[in-house]
Parts: sequence; C-alpha cells; structure tokens
Amino acid sequence: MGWSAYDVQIVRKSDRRASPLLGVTTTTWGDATGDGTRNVLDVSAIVDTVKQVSGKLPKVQAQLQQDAASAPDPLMNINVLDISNAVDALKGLPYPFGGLSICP
Ligand SMILES: [Ca+2]
Repeated sequence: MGWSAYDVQIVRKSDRRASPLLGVTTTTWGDATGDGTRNVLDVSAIVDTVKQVSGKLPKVQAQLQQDAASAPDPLMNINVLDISNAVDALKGLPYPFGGLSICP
C-alpha cells in the first residue's frame, strides 16, 4: 500500500457554505515518477532532479522530505535527503513522517 485517501471540502468563510466532498488519493510512498510502481527508476529520477539534468521531476514529485513545519515547502531544494527517502521507500520502510499538517 503506502498511499492515502482524503476527502477534501472547501468552506467559504463569509457564509460557511461548503462545497461537495472531493476524493483525493496520494501516490504510493516513494513513487516519485507517479507510474503506480515503486522501483529504482524512482530513485534515479530523484538523483537526476538533484543533479538538475534534463528530464528532472517537478519539485512536488521529487520532494519526499518534510520540512521542519511538517509541510512540503515549495521553496525547499531537492537534496540527498529526498534520495535517501526514495531508497528507504524502495526497501519497504514505512513512511517516516506524521499525518496531516495544519494549513497556514
Ligand atoms: Ca514510480
């Protein structure tokens, strides 16, 4: 397994009116390429992203590491810690971070 499913809903602040629920599913832990499988190609893709070679992944896919605030930081660089997380995921280690973070 290694993925999560969420129901997301927007609540308008002015009148507290809520949108319908939207089901969202994350990718499998360590599946950086998003192809539904977790293998050495995911690690390789993150290495390429760190090296900034052509064909690198978008940051939202390559960043497996959480920041100190327990939320993905779009400004944080992809680094060796993300490669290490991809190797851990490939080895079958569980997702090491906590659950949901608080929205700013
Ligand atoms: Ca993959």
